[in-house]
This record gives sequence, C-alpha cells and structure tokens, in this order.
Amino acid sequence: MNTLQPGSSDWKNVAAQNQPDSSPALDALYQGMKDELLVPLWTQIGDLMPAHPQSKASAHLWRWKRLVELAERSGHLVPVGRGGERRAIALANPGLGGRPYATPTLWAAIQYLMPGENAPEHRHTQHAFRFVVEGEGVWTVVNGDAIRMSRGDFLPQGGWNWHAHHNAATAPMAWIDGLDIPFSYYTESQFFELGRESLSKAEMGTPAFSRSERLWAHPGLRPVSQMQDSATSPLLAYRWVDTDRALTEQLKLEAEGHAVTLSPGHAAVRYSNPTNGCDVMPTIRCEMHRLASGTTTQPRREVGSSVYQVFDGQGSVQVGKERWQVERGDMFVVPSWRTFTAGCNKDAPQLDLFRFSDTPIFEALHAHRAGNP
Ligand code: GTQ
Ligand code: FE2
Repeated sequence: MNTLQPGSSDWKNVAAQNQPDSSPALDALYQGMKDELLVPLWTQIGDLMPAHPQSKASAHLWRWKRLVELAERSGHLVPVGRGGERRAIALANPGLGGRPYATPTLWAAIQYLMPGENAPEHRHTQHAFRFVVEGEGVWTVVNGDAIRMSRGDFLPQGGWNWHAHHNAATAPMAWIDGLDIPFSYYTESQFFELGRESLSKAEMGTPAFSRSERLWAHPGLRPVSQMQDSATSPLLAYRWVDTDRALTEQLKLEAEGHAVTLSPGHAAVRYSNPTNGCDVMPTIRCEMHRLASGTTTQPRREVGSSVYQVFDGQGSVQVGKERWQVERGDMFVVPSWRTFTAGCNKDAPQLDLFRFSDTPIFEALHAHRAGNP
C-alpha cells in the first residue's frame, strides 16, 4: 500500500516505491513502451507533479559592472542594424541549459547604443519594456512617438507596436530590456515583422515628453476621447520623478503613523495601465520597491519568477539559500516558490529595487499562490 500522505516531503520519491523487481518480462514491457513512444506515469510523477514548484532555474546574480563592460566591448566590435536588430545581451540562467532565458518565462538583457547609432524599426507580439538604471541620450520611437529615456524611467511597450531606438547624444548608453520571449517561445505563439529602414525626421526628434505622456500622464485624469480599455498601457513612459515621489510619500506617511507600507520601511509601487488599473502588460508585472535604511522585507515566496535590478543603494538579498551583497545595477533572479528577502544596509540611505515578474500570467489562469513561509 502507498502510505504517502498529502503534503508529505517523501512525495517526490513516490516513483521509487512499490516497484516490482527487475525481470526479463518487466524489461520487455518497458522496451515495448519505449518502442511505441509511451512513458508510464509511475516513473515520472515526482518530477512531473511535485508537491510544489521545483524551479529548474537558479537563483543567480549578474554584476552590472561586468554587464556594462561586455556591452561596451560589443559596442566597439559588433555593428547594430537590420538582421541582428538589437545590440542586446541576454542573461542566461545557469539552470536553463544555456538558453538566453533569465527565468522560464522572462527575457532580461542589457542593450547598448553608441552615439548616433540606430536600432531599426520592427514589431513583435512579445511584450517588452525598457528600464534605465543610468545614463540618457536614447529615444525609443513607438509607433512614431519619440520617447526620451533617462535614469529611473520605465518604458512599457506592449506587443505588436512598431519600435526603433536611436542614440541622439555624444556618449554611449546602456539600459535593460525585459520581454516575455521564453514564454512566447515555449507556447509557440510569437509573430515578428520588420519595419521601415529609417524613420522620418519628425520621428527622429528629441522631445522632452512623448505624445503618450502629454495625453496620459496626468494622475487620475483620463482623456474622455480615450474610453476604450487597452490590454497594454497607452502611457509609454513612467518618469523617475513620479516614482520617487510616490515612494518618498509612502515612507513619510508611515512615519506619520499611517499604515501604507508593506512592512515597516518597505514602500512599493506597481506600474499600472491607466485604462484599467491592471498591470502595464498582460504577461509582465513591473514594480519599484524601496527599503528604508536598515530595514528588511518580510520573507516571501510565490508562484512565478522575477528578475530584479538594483536601482540605488546597497543591501543584501537572499534567494533560497543564496545570499549576496548588491549595489546599483546588479541583477538577480528569484525562481518560482523560492523564498526572497532583501535588506538595506545600515550605512545606506535606502535600497531601491526594480522588479519584473510573470505574475499576471498566473493570476489570469487562477494559478497564483503566494505566502510568507
Ligand atoms: O529593443 O526591440 O532585448 O526586440 C530583445 C528583443 C530588445 C528591442 C531585446 C527586442 C528588443
Ligand atoms: Fe523589439
């Protein structure tokens, strides 16, 4: 009899139990199955149906200094243009077989443009965003709308919109991209199309604010001409001044005795779609977290994977058994159901963490679970 109880930690080893001894008949049975391309559940169930997510992805840290150094060298050695499309270098999680996947669902890359360079126009069904940890000078042009990219800015770019990037400055610029490329790849749901070779002079302009911001970046004020909800955010830049002010006010309100933080000293905002209040994209959730000096987050685990980039400050982060000291630009992965905690060093004024995750996928499928272990 199988004596395993629900929730038993031995569940993973169930396939090894109550098995008949090896015999010529048994070997012939398994060979027969193999020949017919059949696999019995009882030899696989522990791997296929574990008691809780057992991510193949590793908790891993990439140092920003090393990413920038290799991006810079690529800038000098490898041209950007049609075909390769982007000078983007992806984080390849060591648990995912060398594929350019930060997590099973998420792509994370550093992208780099030299002064005067253009990344040509294209569109794809994969949802994307850019986040700028340092520098300025690049404009991304989404459906002909030129959007300035500066430190701390978050730029969502929903699937199937035309986009190109150009560096209008005299210095190179790096930023990070997040996309749902691995999710689209596994689910075989992706489409891609090349765009125009060059943009118009107007589209190559360098306005301080995009048309999308002039229309949408007024908190709580929706243009009445735009009442159709959209699955992706029509606001194409979320500026650092606004994010910073929102986090600063949360911590000030907390100091005044109002319960507005996640835990003491832990402020957070989620980038949201102004047409429906939901995530900026159907597959990717993006947030900025701020930890006050010397404070620590509540340990938390949840279904789905995240990638973090340290925006500012110094701190320590723990992902499962891995623990690292982190600073500006460093990027790390939190695999599904792995316990995560972050703390701001006592001698740092704050720790700001940009986070993106695949949570909206699991929420939409009613497969999301989270808890404080
Ligand atoms: O900038 O359009 O990192 O299409 C990966 C795919 C960036 C982009 C990436 C892309 C882009
Ligand atoms: Fe793209």
